[in-house]
Amino acid sequence: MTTRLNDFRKQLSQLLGEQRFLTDDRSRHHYGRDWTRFATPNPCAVALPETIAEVQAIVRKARTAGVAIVPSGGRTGLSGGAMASNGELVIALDRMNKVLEFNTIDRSLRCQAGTITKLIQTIAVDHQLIYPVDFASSGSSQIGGNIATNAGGIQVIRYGMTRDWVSGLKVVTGTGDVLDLNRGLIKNNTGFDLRHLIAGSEGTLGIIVEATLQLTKPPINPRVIVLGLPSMDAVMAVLQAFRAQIPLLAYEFFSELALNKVIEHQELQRPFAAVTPFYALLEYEHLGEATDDAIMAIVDYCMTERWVEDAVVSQNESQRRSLWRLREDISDTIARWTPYKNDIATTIAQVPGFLAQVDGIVAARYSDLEVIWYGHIGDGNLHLNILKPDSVPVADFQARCKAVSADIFSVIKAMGGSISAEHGVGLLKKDFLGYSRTIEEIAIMKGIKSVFDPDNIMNPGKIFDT
Ligand code: 2HG
Ligand code: ZN
Repeated sequence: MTTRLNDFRKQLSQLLGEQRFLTDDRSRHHYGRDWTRFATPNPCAVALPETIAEVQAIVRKARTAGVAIVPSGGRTGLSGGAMASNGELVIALDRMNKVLEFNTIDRSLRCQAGTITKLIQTIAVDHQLIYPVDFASSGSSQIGGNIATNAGGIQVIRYGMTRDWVSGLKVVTGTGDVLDLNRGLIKNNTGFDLRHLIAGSEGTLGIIVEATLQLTKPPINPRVIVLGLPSMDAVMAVLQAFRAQIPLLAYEFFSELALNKVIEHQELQRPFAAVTPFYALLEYEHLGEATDDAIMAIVDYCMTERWVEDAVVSQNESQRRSLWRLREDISDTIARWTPYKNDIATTIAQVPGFLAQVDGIVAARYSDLEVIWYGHIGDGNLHLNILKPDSVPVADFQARCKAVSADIFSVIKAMGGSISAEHGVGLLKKDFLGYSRTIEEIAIMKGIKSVFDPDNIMNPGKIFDT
């Protein structure tokens, strides 16, 4: 180890004490990786600051010592954005996990970046409000990570993405300065909105240390309906039929193979007896008999058109939750097969053509592999997971899937779609960024990074190489 790195470690150890500056193998392994499993964690150490001033001091010392930093939240990411494989210092926000203020007039909540998403959701509910960005990992993900990746989730069709709920952000940049961005304002047209540059920047511009979030009224009597569909074409036809009549809180889809795995591994029941190639899960507000009548009429119409073969509606909260698990448990269930993940999107109007083309590629190139289709199809977002056979080494599997991804991404490029709808670019999609962003855009992004982070110490090598 060089003297400079040794001095740096000594300084941080003095600043944070033994409990908050960790160098043992177990901690480095634990904090040095996210939910991806394709790179080996190898950070030089892990720092657990408790205040903004400590984050600033750590960043300044890292800058002087020339040590790169990987900001770390709940590490539930799926693109390798929080991987520390090259001797970086991990700054984990776990101890900055307090809710600092609740404002009933503004319907807002201010908290430290390490606050767990579920806690924010629970506090909002205690005040008859909701924080409406929700996803399966909300019990362990942290709000700072949600913002850094602009997390989406299961109700984007109604409530939008994380950035839509962030009204204030405090960020420590790569120079150790603190930016206090937008300060909870609803209206603020005073030049560039830097808050929106930080949302989705995956830790490459700075470390989010505090956030102000907007809350809203909860939906009235949400109900779930699961429909059995004969074909992929029916998925979009049914979406159109429902959207034309009632506002939707969610529109998700999944394939029979996805359902099969979830039922087998999570001990859940099939929604109904019929086995169909695809299923749609819709959520809507139940406003009384008029809603029942409208739903019945749409389902009847869809059945007459042969887009729907069977249907079940939740009759109470526990049924609603069980039906949601059929969709929400997919990602966790299939993790045991080290899946290769595609998280891709087009505009909603393009989805039918897009699904058909992707289906063609998948059928031709993955005929020997298990392919799991699901996603937030009401947002134009498809999660296509390819399962690794036990007999194939991870590296060989990754290489094969990467080659197929290039074909899928060519379709996306031609359609002006996105190679990463919600999980972010991280390491996993870095080589493919050019399929969704132009050379000019990438050059501007690099220029912006160099202003926030002149020495390239903030999560270097993620999104793009500088
Ligand atoms: C979901 O929608 C998550 O369940 C995870 O975004 C998707 O694991 C995936 O591919
Ligand atoms: Zn998703």
